[in-house]
Amino acid sequence: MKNSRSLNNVTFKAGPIIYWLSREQRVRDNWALLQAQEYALDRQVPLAVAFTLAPHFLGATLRQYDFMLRGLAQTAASLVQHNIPFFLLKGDPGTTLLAFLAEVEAGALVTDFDPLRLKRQWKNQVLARVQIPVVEVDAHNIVPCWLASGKQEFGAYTLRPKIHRLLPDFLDEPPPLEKHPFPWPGTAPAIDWSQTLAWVAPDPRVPPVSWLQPGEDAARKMLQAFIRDGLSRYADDRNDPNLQGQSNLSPYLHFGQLGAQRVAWEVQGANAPAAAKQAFLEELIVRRELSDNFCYYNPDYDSFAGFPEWARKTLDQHRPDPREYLYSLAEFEKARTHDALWNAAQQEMVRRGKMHGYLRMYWAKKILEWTASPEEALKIALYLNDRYELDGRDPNGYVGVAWSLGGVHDRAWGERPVFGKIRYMSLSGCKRKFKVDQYIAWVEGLGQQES
Ligand code: FAD
Ligand code: FO1
Repeated sequence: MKNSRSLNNVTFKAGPIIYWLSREQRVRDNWALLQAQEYALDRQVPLAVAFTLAPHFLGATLRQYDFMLRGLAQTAASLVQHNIPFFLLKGDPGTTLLAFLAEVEAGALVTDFDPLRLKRQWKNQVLARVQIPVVEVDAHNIVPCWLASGKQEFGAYTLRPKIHRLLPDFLDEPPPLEKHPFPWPGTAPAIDWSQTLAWVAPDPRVPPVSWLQPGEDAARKMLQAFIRDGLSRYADDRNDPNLQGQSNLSPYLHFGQLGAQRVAWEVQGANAPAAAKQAFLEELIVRRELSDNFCYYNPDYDSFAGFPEWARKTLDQHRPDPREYLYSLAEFEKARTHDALWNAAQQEMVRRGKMHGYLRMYWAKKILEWTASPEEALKIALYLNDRYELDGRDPNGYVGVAWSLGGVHDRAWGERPVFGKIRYMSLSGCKRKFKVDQYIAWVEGLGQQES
């Protein structure tokens, strides 16, 4: 398949095909699952899915594990209906998966692409120890990351033409998964999902959200609601936090409960103004794939060293600048700054698990302004983003923060204290763009609901 590439040159063995599901936690529109089934059909062997559940994952709390596991339970049930057993392997991914592959005498392993360092470490651990083919499928990007570009791109303006040239070959409607005709000998152990969550025992201080339901079906409903009610006004409304003009798809895309190709396919075919569709697809395809490009080709994607040279230079020059305000992680986390808008954005994230996209830029940039160094700002922004956001621990997050603090995929702007030539955003600028007081009041209203 066109989204696949072999990670080792080993001939297939006779046994069943295993799909190591990780980033793409869905049945529908999942090219990695479709590739695994194609191999199994060609060889007339059974097919199974394995998920390796890590007890800790980049600071994920109860909020994210609850969302993920409830979605995974639906995906597991749907796989079983397709004659494809789902195996939940708890513990260190490398060792648990290797033991499983040996136990079932797997003929080949299919894995889904993920540019994050931790995920690549898991994959390399397995690659070093197996004697079966390992095939990687990019089922997250519409144009596979390694085909869109073979290097780190400077920005959307350099990646966009490469993606648009290949899009016609990749943007079609994914085929359905077949009911697998070669049954698995025996059955997978039944999974007690509440016991599984208890086994992970994630930090309960960040509770699940109630305004968003996890899983493939809820994701599809959210997409249809957005196409019906939000798409047409997306270009105008998406940057106004008072208008709820965004799609709310990022948690589903992050956990792979919804495929970006499905979103693009249905948006493209929707009855909405071309400008609105174009604005949305630019974000969904170009900006999102730019994030994977950055994390895949830049090993320092989550540190100051990963910023472009001009940005590191200008930030270094302004290290000695006096800071008008200085806040600790605790003061940021408790939304105790002098800025009511910043505090409201922080509260929205803490209470709803999703901050409005326009405010995420302002929120991160103010952390740069109110900390002693860019390194400390980076640490605090990533920590808070990944602790409270449902869509955190994602290439989009590392890039979103690096764009805000370190000019990644951006250009130099007029020089000023602390920021140097990094693009600046101000409260007065926000006031010109939307009714700040209305947003602050709305977030306060959230507070009353929660308590
Ligand atoms: P919509 O506006 O409806 O966009 C639809 C989809 O397009 C999004 O789900 C996303 O996949 C993609 N998209 C939109 N804007 C961007 C963007 N700027 N960069 C990359 N892809 C984009 N996004 C995350 O998924 N996880 C994060 O942890 C995250 N952290 C961020 C931190 C900062 C400081 C900034 C500035 C941005 C961050 N973003 C992150 C990017 C963006 O803000 C979110 O993707 C978006 O707000 C998600 O809400 P939505 O799905 O309703 O967006
Ligand atoms: N992927 C896994 O394969 N196993 C896990 O236990 C796991 C936990 C997890 C928790 C929070 C979270 O946001 C993501 C998590 N993921 C896990 C990874 C996720 O599926 C994505 O692959 C990456 O986070 C996005 O690149």
